[in-house]
Amino acid sequence: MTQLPFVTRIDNVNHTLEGADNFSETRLKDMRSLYRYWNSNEDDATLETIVYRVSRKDVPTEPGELLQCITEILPGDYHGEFFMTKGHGHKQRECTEIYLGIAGYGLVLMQSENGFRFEELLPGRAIYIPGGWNHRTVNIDPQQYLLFYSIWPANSGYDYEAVIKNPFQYRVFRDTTQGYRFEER
Ligand code: PAN
Ligand code: ZN
Repeated sequence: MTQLPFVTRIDNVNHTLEGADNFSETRLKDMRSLYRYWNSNEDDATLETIVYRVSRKDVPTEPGELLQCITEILPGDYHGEFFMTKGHGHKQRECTEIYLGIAGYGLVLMQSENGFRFEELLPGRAIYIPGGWNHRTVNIDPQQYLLFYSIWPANSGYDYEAVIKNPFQYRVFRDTTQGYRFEER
């Protein structure tokens, strides 16, 4: 199939990618195994809390094509651990990704056999996530949403098991004096 030229636009008002055709919402109940202090008797209202939203522009999942999306992580924490994405690796391990900060203040956690790294995600700052590095984004501003743009090869696939089998070495918690602090897993 031939992909024709098209345009998308970062919508700073609605916090979405204009022109996207795939929208998802991730709630606390979708992240049960991922938070350190998960309470198995959590109340329904808390379980339904939206943690992040993704709007993605789909293209054929063929080599050479690029996927793009906008992620909005809402401000908040669960028992002190900041709102974050699930995190994943890519099935095609050689596939690289770029994150561009649009609004707010976050951290991108990255982990591979070469260790753990993190980078600040700020408006205008682009983070290059090489192939083979699992990645998760954390909103470390307790007052404001975090918005970022991602672009990656359409044939990458997602590997969510990767971060369950091999959890990130550090978690990010709210801290009243420093803003945030790391806790070893
Ligand atoms: C991003 C992420 C997005 C949501 O577009 O998919 O921020 O995070 P999770 O996929 O971990 O839920 C990306 O890295 N795409 O490859
Ligand atoms: Zn990715």
